[in-house]
Amino acid sequence: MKSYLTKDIRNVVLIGGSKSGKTTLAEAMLYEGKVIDRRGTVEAKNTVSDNTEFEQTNQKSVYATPLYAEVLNTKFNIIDAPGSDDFSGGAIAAFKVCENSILVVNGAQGVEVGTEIFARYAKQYGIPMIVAVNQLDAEKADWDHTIASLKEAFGSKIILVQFPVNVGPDFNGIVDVLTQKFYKFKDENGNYEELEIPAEYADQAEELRSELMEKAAEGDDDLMMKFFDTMELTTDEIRAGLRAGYSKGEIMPVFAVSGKKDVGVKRLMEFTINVAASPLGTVAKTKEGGEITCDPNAPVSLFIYKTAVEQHLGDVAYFKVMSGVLNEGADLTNPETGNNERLSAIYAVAGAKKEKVSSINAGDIGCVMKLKNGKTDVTLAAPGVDAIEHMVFPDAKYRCAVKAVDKNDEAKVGEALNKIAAQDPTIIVEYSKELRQTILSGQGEQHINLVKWRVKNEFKLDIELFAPKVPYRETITKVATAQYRHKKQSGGAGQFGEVHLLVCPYVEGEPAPTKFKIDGKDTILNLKTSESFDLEWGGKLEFYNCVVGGAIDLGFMPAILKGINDKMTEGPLTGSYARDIRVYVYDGKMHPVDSKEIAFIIAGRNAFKEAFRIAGPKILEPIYNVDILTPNDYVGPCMSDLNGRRGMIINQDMDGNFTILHARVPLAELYRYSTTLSSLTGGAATFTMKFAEYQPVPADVQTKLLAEYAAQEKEDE
Ligand SMILES: Nc1nc2c(ncn2[C@@H]2O[C@H](COP(=O)(O)OP(=O)(O)OP(=O)(O)O)[C@@H](O)[C@H]2O)c(=O)[nH]1
Ligand SMILES: [Mg+2]
Repeated sequence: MKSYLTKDIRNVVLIGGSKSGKTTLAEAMLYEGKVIDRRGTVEAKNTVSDNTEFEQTNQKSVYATPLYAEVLNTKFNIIDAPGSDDFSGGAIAAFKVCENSILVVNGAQGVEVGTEIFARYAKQYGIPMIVAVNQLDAEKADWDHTIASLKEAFGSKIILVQFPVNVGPDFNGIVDVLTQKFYKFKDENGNYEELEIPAEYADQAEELRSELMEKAAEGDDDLMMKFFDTMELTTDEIRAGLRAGYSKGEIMPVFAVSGKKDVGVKRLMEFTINVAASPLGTVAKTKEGGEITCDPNAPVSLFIYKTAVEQHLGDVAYFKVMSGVLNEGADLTNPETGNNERLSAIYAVAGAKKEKVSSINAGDIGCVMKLKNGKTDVTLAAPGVDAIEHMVFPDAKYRCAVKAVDKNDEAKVGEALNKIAAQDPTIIVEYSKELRQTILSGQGEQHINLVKWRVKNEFKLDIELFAPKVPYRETITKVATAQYRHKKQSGGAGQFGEVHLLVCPYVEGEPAPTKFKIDGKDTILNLKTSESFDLEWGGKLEFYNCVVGGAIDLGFMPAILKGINDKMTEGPLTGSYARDIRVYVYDGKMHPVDSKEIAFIIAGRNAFKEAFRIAGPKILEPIYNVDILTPNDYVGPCMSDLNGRRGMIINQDMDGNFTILHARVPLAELYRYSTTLSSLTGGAATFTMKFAEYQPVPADVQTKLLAEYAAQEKEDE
């Protein structure tokens, strides 16, 4: 295979809702690009893109698969992304290496929530979109409805470059307003005749061409001047205007296709090549705030955006050459770790098929096998080149606890999960010391089930998934004092320490109060030293030494603090971590011989424990900001479901057919929420969740938690 010049490369990610036909369209693109001479189908489980067992069994894409085709002497790199939001990590990684996207819309459905979700991601990551209205050969295909839904969702960005003729099972014609041609398809293999536009479509074509011209003129000031002067633009000028508007994300040009019958696919690719940006001159940010320009003459650098373990091949790392020319045998360095890697053989990729190449130019996508440290999100480069900025993925929306079915497999399961997480940055595996559980988080239940499937099938291990514990916190609501004397004088060396302390709630932004009633007397405490700690688990502990008259040596203060810290990880109510507390040590006693560190640790710990117990302790629970994107029809059911989860709706925004509900919901009520939301709305809604703050639990919940904890303690005894 030849090596393509940077200017002759287009990197395009196919995005859109589930089952809009991305994989089928990709198959037609490969056929048009002569990479394959027979098209497979999703049903027959023989597409190039959906080549893993899980994808074939489930007839859906779960990995973003890199592919390529050659058209017009250009290398058309395609990344076929999954349409399910659970697997959005694939599309998001692809945005890092693609300058362009094709938003595939099911012409029998119009805009779906998946269309909206991925269009939002594309916008967020700054990737312009061409729209392919697909499946126009389907019985229920409806062009007018689809265009209306596109205009409703994306407004005046939507501009038609084509319209279809004979929509439905006999779909065989496309009127192209830009080329002013009628493409009449003769078969289901992309062969067509190029004809004059038939008279019956001439008026519609004329009208759309004026709209196209006007829109193109808006993309560029010079064109606008010319358009006002002459009311006419040439086809090349329209193309230039579209290019400008598209690249700024102001125009979404719309095409009519059937991936299944290979109608309009080649024309879509040709337009993309003519209008979409090549990687040449594009700029990637580095971690250090610098820039790497996609220039074949610069020092070589590549970015690994995806890794996988593949049948017969082992570890495969997929990358884009960000600058320079990558030659086989190159020795590169990871700028972040200093590790060296030799890339002895490099490949172009079409799904499972890899073709060895001797060099890859800046801007192109390829892969390499068996790197020593070829992790996702890693830069490899010539000396002196900085690492590319890391990818940013959405926060997890599904969280569960995981354990090995067979206890003896625990270590192996941990290793398997870590390997999967290293490949898929949207999977997070963490052992929580606090909860004593391994927590597995991802984008949804399907995503987590894929992990379970992989552990079983790729690592031959069984895991069990179950509801995770909630990281509750405890705090106090009022002032309390306590004292404790630790005295041990039987046998050997004695121990003696006595601590008197006061606890009071910590309130952010308020100075430490010093006036208290202690033992019925108004007392002013003199803060001799004060220490403030940001707790690892959130919140604060402030510690003041107010001892007068040398009742306790300064040297014992760290021991007292240590004793308090011991109890901070084990609140008196449910054994949860404590937070937001001020502790004043105001008095105590020493013994000339027996006072030692251990005595003050014990005295500090017990005095604090007692003070906490009587200071109106409260359980706090984590509250999340939850934003739900739902079609307007489902707002009612979503709201009543949130009510049942102790959720509070803060406000709502309307966005065309969709509503965004902004709510606050306790984490304890969010287990399997993505699954419930999906079944509540027939898969039409999605959401994001992000930790907001800790809030006291309502009294009835506190009672229930206390009872649960007491029962658990009993069981553990
Ligand atoms: N009639 C018709 N059916 C199509 C067309 N494209 C895809 N399909 C069918 O639609 C279903 C989904 O197709 P896929 O290509 O897997 O869709 P996808 O967008 O890749 O789906 P995900 O990967 O799950 O997001 C399959 O049953 C296809 O046969 C088309 O152009 N016309
Ligand atoms: Mg697919």
